[in-house]
Amino acid sequence: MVQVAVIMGSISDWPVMQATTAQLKELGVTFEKHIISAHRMPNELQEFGLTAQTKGLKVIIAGAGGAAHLPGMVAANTQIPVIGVPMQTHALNGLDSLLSIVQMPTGVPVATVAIGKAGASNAAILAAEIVALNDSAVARNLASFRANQTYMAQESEAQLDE
Ligand code: RP5
Repeated sequence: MVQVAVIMGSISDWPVMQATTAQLKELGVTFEKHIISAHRMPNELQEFGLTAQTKGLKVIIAGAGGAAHLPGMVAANTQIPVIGVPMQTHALNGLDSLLSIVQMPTGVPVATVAIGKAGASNAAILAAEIVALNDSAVARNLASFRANQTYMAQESEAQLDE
């Protein structure tokens, strides 16, 4: 059964959301990916949200930019945890996306990560941490990932002399 759904509002979000799918792959989390526009495909959005739980999905990662209503509207239609990734935009540099995603009303949460690629990667790691609560293989992959990250940071000190 697929563990995580990665959805985005537009094909223009894909270069950033590839950081999410790459990180999920590295951590051994199974995923599916879709373009679902909150504004251009409202019926598909509702159908996706209403059927997500019965499909067995554990987490939904939703990337969107500008008037970024996708994560919030998916969260309105499911009780599966939703992680929102704000795209960096040309007009307002992503602050529009961030505020659109993070300022949810009480009762319908969206876990919001940083703007752009850092957020896209962290969304995958956060999703893996949720999946790992009931998946020991993913938990082991996460532990290795963390250990390697620490090792790389420690080793980078040597570059200070270069
Ligand atoms: C949002 O509008 C998408 O998530 C995208 O970030 C933004 C712009 O979409 P395009 O006009 O590039 O398709 O729905």
